[in-house]
Amino acid sequence: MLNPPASPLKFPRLLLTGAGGNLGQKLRPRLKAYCDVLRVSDRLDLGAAAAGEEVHTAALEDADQMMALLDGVSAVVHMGGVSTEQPWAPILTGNIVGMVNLYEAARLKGVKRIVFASSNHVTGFYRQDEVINTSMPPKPDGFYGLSKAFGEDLAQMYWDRWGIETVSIRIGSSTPEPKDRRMLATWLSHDDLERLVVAALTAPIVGHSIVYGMSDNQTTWWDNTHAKHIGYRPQDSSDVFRSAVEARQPLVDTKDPAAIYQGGAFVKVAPHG
Ligand code: 15L
Repeated sequence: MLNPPASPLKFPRLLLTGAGGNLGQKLRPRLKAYCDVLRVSDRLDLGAAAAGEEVHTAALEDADQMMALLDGVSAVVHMGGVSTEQPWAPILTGNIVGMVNLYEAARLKGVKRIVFASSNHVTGFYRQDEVINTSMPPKPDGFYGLSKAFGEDLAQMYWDRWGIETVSIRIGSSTPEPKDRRMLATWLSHDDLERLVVAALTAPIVGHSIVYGMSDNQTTWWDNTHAKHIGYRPQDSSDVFRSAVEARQPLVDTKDPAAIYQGGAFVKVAPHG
């Protein structure tokens, strides 16, 4: 949690979807500093509301529940949906139908800014010896990455047609610390995640912008030049963990697709029915 908060701007009512998920749980206590009321939602029970919170149970695939959820909201941090490679059915429900319901509800309720948790797996089939930028075409590494590419396109369409602004954050690996060699490039500290989400919420004009969610890592595959207007300045780096990571994993198998492609092990998950 950043102290002081990364921005003095306060939203009257901010919605955090997927508040029970991995990163949703991290953001829930952190986002409170940026709003008068934090509305948190998930499909499962989130427990009692903390001070300044409203708790909603809502399933992304339920259009009526999403309409109620977006009512009176100033901006959305959308962390909900499926966040790993899975069979197509839950991905279709959470990340395709769910995105349409979220943006339709935003349009009808007049919500004008969404921060969308996209993923580095939109471009997971670029190689680890390439440095890519946000203007290069997607190369999803599975159904999950494909669904996030759809989410980004949907956000672009809602900007072009309806003037709803989105920052799509292609989140790398947001964990307490990098666990392996790949994460030396993909790591995003939780404090930098907060900085990036807040920058995405508060940048004056974003249209639909795409940014990679990474800390200030020395090894990097991603160039955020086209996202400088968001004003995100990472302040952590995987480098302080480098020697420990390299000691744990001195060699990588350079024939292993997980070591060749940026998506790592995701590129090897078997196709699902
Ligand atoms: C993601 O998109 C996943 O949500 C997360 O679980 C990690 O696997 C991360 O990507 C990653 O690429 O490390």
